[in-house]
Amino acid sequence: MLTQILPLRHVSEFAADVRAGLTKSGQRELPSKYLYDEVGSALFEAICVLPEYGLTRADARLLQKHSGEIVGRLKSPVHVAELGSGSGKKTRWILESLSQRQKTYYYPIEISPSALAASEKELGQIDLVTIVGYEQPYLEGLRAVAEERADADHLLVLFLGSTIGNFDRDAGEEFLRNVRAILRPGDALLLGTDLEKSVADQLLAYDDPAGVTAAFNLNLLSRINRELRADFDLSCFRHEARWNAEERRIEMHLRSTRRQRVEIPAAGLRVILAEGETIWTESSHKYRAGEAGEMAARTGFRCDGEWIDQEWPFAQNLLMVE
Ligand code: AVI
Repeated sequence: MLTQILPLRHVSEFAADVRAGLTKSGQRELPSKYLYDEVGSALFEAICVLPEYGLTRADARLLQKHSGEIVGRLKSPVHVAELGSGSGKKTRWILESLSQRQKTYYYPIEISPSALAASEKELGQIDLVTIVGYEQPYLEGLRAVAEERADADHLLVLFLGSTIGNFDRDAGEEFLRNVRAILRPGDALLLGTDLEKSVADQLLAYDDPAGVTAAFNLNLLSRINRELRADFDLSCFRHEARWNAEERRIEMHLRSTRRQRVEIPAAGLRVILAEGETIWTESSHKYRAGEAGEMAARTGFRCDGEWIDQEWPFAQNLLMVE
């Protein structure tokens, strides 16, 4: 386990993050947000339709079944801001329910311009819905949406797909607190949380037999090769999904199958990985029924309702600002 940091005048944010993560003492890591380049995003879309990964279908089923009731609990007029433009398919149920009672604005907030364009294409045809995309990080975009709205308008913020689970628990609550600080009484947050299930099912969801999740994870090394001129040999890494029972999360790692040296010129880095050493690339925290309500109470919301899918334990939680 040896690392050499070479002098470098200017590095991109990606290069700086790769450098910081791979030179960490103890467990090396790479931030999960970098899994989503164009290839990674396409692989994630494929994960969402895998039979072993029931999360996305459960999320969509709940919205299909309960959108009418969820929307019925909101104050009028209400417009929708979504953190991550997500799959338009899920959002459609909410927008269709809302557009039956009022003209609705939909603000997808997303740093990827292609994802924004895709959601505009998917949702652009719903009557009485106007889409205004914000190409910004979540909190910046939400702040802009909240500041620009009329005094009488309320906001429903969507944070679906259990993306909250990719934050560490403390950071997730801090994020909810920040969202709350941008909102005002009468606004709401619809938060999706994936619930704990059997360890075997959870491991299969993150290590599918077709190897799609493995490709998604390994693509992070390909991305570093492409963008930072690195020479990771992907055949010497193996995807690994682990259940961390104490933290109640799935962790994705990339295990080096032999001692190897990797050069990452654009990050000014030469790394020697030991045989069996891993790079930690993502955490997906899992929750218990009722847990989102507890998080809500700690972060300034009140949980008004929780809907749970029976086929794949997953919850939609409607958190109100009072
Ligand atoms: C986006 N996020 C909620 C997914 C998850 O389940 O944590 C990302 C993912 N990673 C591997 N499979 C799916």
